[in-house]
Amino acid sequence: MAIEQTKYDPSKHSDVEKIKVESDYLRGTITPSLKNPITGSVADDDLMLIKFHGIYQQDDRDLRNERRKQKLEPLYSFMIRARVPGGVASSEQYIQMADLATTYSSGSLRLTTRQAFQWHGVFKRNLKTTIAGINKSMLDTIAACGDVNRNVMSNPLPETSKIHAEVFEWSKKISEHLLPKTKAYHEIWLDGEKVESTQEPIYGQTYLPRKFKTALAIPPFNDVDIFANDLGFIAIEEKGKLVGFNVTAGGGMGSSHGDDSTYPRIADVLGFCTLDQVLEVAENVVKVQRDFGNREVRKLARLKYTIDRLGIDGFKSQLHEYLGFELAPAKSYDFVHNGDRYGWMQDENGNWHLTLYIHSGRIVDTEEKKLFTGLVEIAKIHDGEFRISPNQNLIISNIKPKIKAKVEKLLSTYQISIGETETPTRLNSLACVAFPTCSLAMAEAERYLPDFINRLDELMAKYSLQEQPINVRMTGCPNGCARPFLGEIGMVGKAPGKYNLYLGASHIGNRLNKLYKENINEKQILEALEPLLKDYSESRHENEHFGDFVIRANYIKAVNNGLDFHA
Ligand code: SRM
Ligand code: SF4
Repeated sequence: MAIEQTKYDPSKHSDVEKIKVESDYLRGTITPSLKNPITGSVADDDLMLIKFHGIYQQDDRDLRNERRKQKLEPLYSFMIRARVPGGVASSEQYIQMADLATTYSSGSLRLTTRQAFQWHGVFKRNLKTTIAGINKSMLDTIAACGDVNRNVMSNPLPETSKIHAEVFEWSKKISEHLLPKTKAYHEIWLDGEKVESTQEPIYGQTYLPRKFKTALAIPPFNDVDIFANDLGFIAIEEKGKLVGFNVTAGGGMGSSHGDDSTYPRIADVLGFCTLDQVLEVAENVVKVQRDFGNREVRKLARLKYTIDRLGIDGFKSQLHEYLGFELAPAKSYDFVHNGDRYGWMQDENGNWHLTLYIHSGRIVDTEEKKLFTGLVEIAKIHDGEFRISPNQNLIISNIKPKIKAKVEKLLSTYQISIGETETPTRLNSLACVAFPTCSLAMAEAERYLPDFINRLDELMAKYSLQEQPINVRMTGCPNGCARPFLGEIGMVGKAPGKYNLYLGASHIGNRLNKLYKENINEKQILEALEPLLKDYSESRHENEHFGDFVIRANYIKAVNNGLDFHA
């Protein structure tokens, strides 16, 4: 019965399913679309298919009205996202990514909340060359987007745990195991030989009903926000050895304003698996979602809704049937926070790791600091890695002691601060891209967050809270790309200058926040926060985080389950 559900049924399934089925395993008409000189865009059906190849068509929303007035088509360009399991790139790869940004995109590199590089503003005529350039550096963009398993995240910092290298290897293995097998990518972008349509052993012709995301975390750090992922693996260490993982499933952030059938959800912990079971577990969670996910209504198609529809026990028994064995009971673990640790750290081999605060992951030169140029100069003398954190920051990793002073000199030459001058609130803040490139943005995020944090910092200083790390997350819409529903203060765009304000998430990323005030502007947001911050300053318990305090002080109810989010 399960497999029957994956068969395309035109009477029931959404149009996207039809596009996938008719695409000849993701080929569609992408090649002719790229060659069409009449327009800067690709054909309608290809808009969906190019996502599987790591590409989104966009247009500059700042220019949209002006172009319309001039009767010009929107200024189409493309955003490309690389697949970078665990966020790790060598210095050489970093230089190549930066070169491509200078030559073919808007001149900036964007680090994402899922440890990937993004290029914005690539014109159609440069798409193939840019993708070929990414491949030449031994990275790729396969399955960076689309209805498949996407970039697999893992803790980025090697010096924090002995088992880090092993867990990072697992992120690569899972990513490879769940990659689509179609040769379309090689044919279209790398001029590979045309081969007969390849079967997709895991996905089948219709791939997954929706995007699918996987992360691995090594306690006590939850910087990957494991509970926001469809599938998660929490590393379990015994006597200094990695013995397996607790498996989580059903996390997700996306929702739509005013539609209570959609909601963010924290993943459930399903049980424990040993190392030899990891790939089987990953594959079969994907297969259960493939067969039971909703293919009629895309906004209800993520695994979180499949699990709530089947019930957690129903889902688990289906998974166990697919696996042919049961997961063992989950083992105990503890998380302390979901942010990054900034600055210099030395590992037991004497090498240094430097975590830099990068505002919203945007690597660009400005009047004040030459971040883009400075990082390339550092990459030229450093033969370690550049690691992207899940909080859009950058870790220059495995710096040899003998070049540490040179790196410091370059940081100072290019005015790159390591975050020591930023307040804890800014260091714990995230914003999604939003305007001008995101077609779904309703309000600003990346471009507005710095100003908002200035105001919030003033308010916090007024109540002597300047040393308190409150985790603030802002997005331009409720899709949740900066995981705003896990922010102790979450701001989600409703309209230009207007946000919904959410409060009450935990500082460790295992409890959602809840709507506190709707559709309010900056002044109203600060007015709403001021009495709470005052109270927090006066009556918080020792080490009590703001997200926990607003619940204890009865400002907002705790959300224990996605289904309570709107209650
Ligand atoms: Fe996202 C769609 C940017 C992480 C949930 N996301 C988009 C698009 C592609 C808009 C679109 O579909 O046209 C955005 C492109 C903006 C641009 O100009 O770059 C976009 N998402 C991003 C990034 C770049 C935000 C960032 O500031 O870093 C992140 C890229 C991650 C990556 O490297 O793969 C990004 N997106 C996320 C996350 C966070 C995460 O995964 O940890 C989420 C919430 C978790 C989740 O998936 O539930 C997220 N993005 C969405 C959704 C809502 C999905 C849903 O279930 O409803 C959409 C819209 C959609 O899929 O229809 C979306
Ligand atoms: Fe765009 Fe919304 Fe994602 Fe922000 S949260 S990048 S506005 S889709």
